[in-house]
Amino acid sequence: MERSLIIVKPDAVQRGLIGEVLRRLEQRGLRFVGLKLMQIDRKLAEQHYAEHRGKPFFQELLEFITSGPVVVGVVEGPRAIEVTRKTMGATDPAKAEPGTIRGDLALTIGQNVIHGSDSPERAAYEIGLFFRDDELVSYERAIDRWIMS
Ligand code: 3AN
Repeated sequence: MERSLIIVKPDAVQRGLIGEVLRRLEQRGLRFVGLKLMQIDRKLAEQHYAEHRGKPFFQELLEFITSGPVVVGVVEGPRAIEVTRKTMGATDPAKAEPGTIRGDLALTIGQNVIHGSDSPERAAYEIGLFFRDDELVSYERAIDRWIMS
């Protein structure tokens, strides 16, 4: 069982797509074990995107992710990191397949609707940045035996 951090980015919140994005992950079968609406401040944004420091789009990225409220969540399931990223589609929405979140809902790389962790190490780091342990809930749904057994 794996966990991944997801962020419904400011563009998606402004466009009224919170439900649509969460629905796609939920209908895939993933289980939400953490979820909250928040405004990311500069310090948290820098920590989250530390690997992109020095890249030409770094400042733009920080400004965008702090520009309005986001919804952050933790999803859980077998191979949750890979499954989430496949459901999101390619980073550049122009290259994302139809049927994926970005392929259906986004046009540009700078406003690409959703973030998802890209490795188990990143997932652990990102979940730790956004959630305290007591904000995550371990539970099983009755339906899980038909989805992830
Ligand atoms: P992903 O979000 O698919 O994991 P990363 O981690 O490579 O993609 O990039 C993080 C974020 O940085 C992307 N979601 C995107 O918004 C932004 N980004 C990546 N590459 C570029 C780029 N060439 N120009 C502008 N923004 C970029």
